[in-house]
Amino acid sequence: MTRQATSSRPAPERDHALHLLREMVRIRRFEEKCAELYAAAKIRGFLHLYIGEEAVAVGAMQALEPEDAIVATYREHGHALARGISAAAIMAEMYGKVEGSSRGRGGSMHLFDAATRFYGGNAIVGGGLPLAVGLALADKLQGRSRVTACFFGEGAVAEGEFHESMNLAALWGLPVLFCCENNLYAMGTALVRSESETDLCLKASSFEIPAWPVDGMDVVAVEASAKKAALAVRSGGGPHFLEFRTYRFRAHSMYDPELYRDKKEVEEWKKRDPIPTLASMLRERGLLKEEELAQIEREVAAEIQQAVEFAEAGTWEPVEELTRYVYSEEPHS
Ligand SMILES: Cc1ncc(C[n+]2csc(CCOP(=O)(O)OP(=O)(O)O)c2C)c(N)n1
Ligand SMILES: [Mg+2]
Repeated sequence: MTRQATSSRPAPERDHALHLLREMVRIRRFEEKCAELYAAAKIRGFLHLYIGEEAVAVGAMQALEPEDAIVATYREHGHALARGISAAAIMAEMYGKVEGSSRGRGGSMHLFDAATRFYGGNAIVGGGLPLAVGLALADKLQGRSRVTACFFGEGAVAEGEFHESMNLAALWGLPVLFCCENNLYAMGTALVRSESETDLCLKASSFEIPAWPVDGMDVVAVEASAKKAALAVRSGGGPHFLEFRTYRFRAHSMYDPELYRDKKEVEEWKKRDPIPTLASMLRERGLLKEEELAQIEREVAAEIQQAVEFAEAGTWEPVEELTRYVYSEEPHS
């Protein structure tokens, strides 16, 4: 069973639209730089790029308040940038430097920032869902009006944790906004090869969770849906589920011959690239001048250049510190 993704496109206000454009460009250029640095062995370990999916993180983040929480996956650079963690702290983390957002101990897959309530960066498929349910449970028990936004790939629906988390969130009416990023593949496995029911909203509905599909290549549609759902969650409506239909333009991680998908399919999706899509929509409405896009590109390039310099100049953790922060160092009373 399939459903039509909603593509409601209210006209964005000009400054806000330029902000959305800038945020997507920041993520795109940041990750292109990461790919380059990976090839130069400056960044090591795993590296999963979000290129193609930027509209989801950027649009959804507009619906969140500073006191809300975010839980994401190993494909989380875009969410971290859009949430407001600095490009410098993220780049230093990629390099494994002490100045990184997780002191260089997490790397690409484990970005974390208490100040912006960004709870990862989780490498385990589906692992973020129970964390989000726990955060939301704490908020509910303490009577706080907060939303926990949980981003995860469609591959997570094959995990038991997905079903357990959805069930408890619904049963206890917890304020979780489930943001499923359906990019059609879990590594090399297409959704149709692993699921008998590929309608993800129907799965969510089976837990009595309101759910609807969204065009994840359209940042304006993402923002509108995320705002509607977040408002419902915040006002006591219990968990909501959004299925963002999107596509990753790059390989799953840095080593992936991509034998599981047709190049033509990739090219087709690239025609719906969220950045040019928003830029042309704005041009058509007279909201974007060419010089403004060039200006955004220049400013973003400068920001990324500074982030790389910051990471390069960062410090390696002394060997004697390596066993610190593994267990709690606070004395228990
Ligand atoms: C529990 C678990 N099983 C397997 C893996 C290996 N693995 C890493 S990413 C991935 C695919 C996940 O796909 P999806 O959830 O759709 O997210 P996407 O990578 O498409 O963003 C798998 C199977 C893992 N990290 N954790
Ligand atoms: Mg996927």
